[in-house]
Amino acid sequence: MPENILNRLKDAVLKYDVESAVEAANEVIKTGFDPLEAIEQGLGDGLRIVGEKFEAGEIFLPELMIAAQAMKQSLAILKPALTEGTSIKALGRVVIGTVEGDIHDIGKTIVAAMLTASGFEVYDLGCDTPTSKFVDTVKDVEADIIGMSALLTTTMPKMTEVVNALNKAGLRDKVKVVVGGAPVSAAWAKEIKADAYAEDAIAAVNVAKKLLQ
Ligand code: B1M
Repeated sequence: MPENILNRLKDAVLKYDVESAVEAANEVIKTGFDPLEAIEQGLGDGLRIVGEKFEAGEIFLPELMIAAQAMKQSLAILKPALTEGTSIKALGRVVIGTVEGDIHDIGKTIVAAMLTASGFEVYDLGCDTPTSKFVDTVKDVEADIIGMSALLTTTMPKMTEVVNALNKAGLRDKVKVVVGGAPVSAAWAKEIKADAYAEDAIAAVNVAKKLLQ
């Protein structure tokens, strides 16, 4: 059964079949299957393969967009199950967003949901987030952590811009900076003087907890 549902989620994304993806996601909820496993190993695996096909020139943007829709609509169904049972005791405040110029928000949304589920108070700024919006929100909510996501190599420098803007606003020593996203690495985090890099949503939660100890 678990294999079956994971395959159905993966196949739905691979076949650009939004309806089947939504159907399988509803079944995950109905059967009490682990929503994170469904996202990471079902939908996520499908989307990774679609990404490789796109890179190889085997498929084009319209297919990529439909596959992303299948993932997003299923994610909307699975997300509440990720955050269920969250207690109000906030471990800390996290401002999170995808950097300016970058509209990839699926991974960031998963990270935000996992942080919420783990007891953090999360302010999700969405995607294509201007640097000033990051800085203003960090200031307004007195954030403990700022999380930035980038999926494009061309938008990674926006992370540096945000770090510089935090410095300029006198906020850098008040907030920990965590970065992530497929092209981002620990070496990049070090280069831009971020406090940490997180590879995935689970790592992001562990890193956030560790930084606030
Ligand atoms: Co685009 N795209 N895309 N895309 N897309 C990539 C990123 C790409 C690698 C595809 C490829 O060529 N193989 C490539 C980037 C190449 C590069 O720069 N190196 C690419 C490109 C080129 C583009 C366009 C430029 C295409 C075009 O227009 N010609 C365009 C960019 C538009 C823009 O942003 N300005 C574009 C558009 C799109 C869609 C809109 C169609 C869609 C996004 C829909 C959406 O997000 N709402 C899309 C998609 C779906 C992808 C791929 C296939 C999948 C991304 C994804 O959602 N993965 C992607 C290929 C790939 O990544 N292999 C690709 C699933 C998600 C769960 O994983 O986002 O990695 P991920 O998140 C993970 C971790 O990275 C980590 O945790 C998450 C959960 O495990 N993580 C963090 C992420 N953020 C974190 C933050 C943290 C910590 C961890 O702390 C704060």
